[in-house]
Amino acid sequence: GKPLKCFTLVLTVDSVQRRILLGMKKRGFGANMWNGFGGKVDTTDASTESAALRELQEECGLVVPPHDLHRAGTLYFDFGSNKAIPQVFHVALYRIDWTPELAAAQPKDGPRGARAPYETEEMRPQWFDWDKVPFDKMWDDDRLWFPWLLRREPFTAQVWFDGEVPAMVRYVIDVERT
Ligand code: 6U4
Ligand code: NA
Ligand code: NA
Repeated sequence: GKPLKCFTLVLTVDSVQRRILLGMKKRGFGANMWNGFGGKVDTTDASTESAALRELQEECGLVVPPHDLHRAGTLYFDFGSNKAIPQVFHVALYRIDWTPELAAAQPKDGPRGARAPYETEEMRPQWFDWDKVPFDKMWDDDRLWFPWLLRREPFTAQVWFDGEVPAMVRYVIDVERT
């Protein structure tokens, strides 16, 4: 099989106001799409969880304690014959349940003293109502597993893409058995 490459992806969910925090990716892989926050797990990361929290802070300034990071599922992305992406992406997906306490605890270290979440070089964060999630400007697979995320039902999704501009060709999604 293909080599695996490990990534993290963090979605912040506000169940009171029924909204979700996404980021417009400004550069690199998945640029010009709304996405969760995350990135590669580096050899210097102590754990996948700490990698997720590091990327979250780097990309939008959010500082969240480890016990507020909840495992939500696992995603596998296979980019088919695309020569630029020979690995299968193994993405550990996490959910943060947004609360007034978490909001009040955020640092004001953003542009002009802005409180996190704030725009960075990599991402422009924005809250979206659950019924107005911009799936047409997101990865094709996201609309499939968002309901699982919002139901807090752990899942595993395998997604196959093909083409130079990756387009989803097949998927399998099921309850995560741990
Ligand atoms: P650098 O090298 O620092 O710019 P880094 O931030 O480490 O990159 P990045 O942003 O390229 O990594 O990581 C890709 C991000 O995109 C991860 O959070 C996983 C996510 N991702 C990749 N394919 C996806 C897909 N099909 N659907 C989805 N998220 C995907 O929802
Ligand atoms: Na990233
Ligand atoms: Na990174």
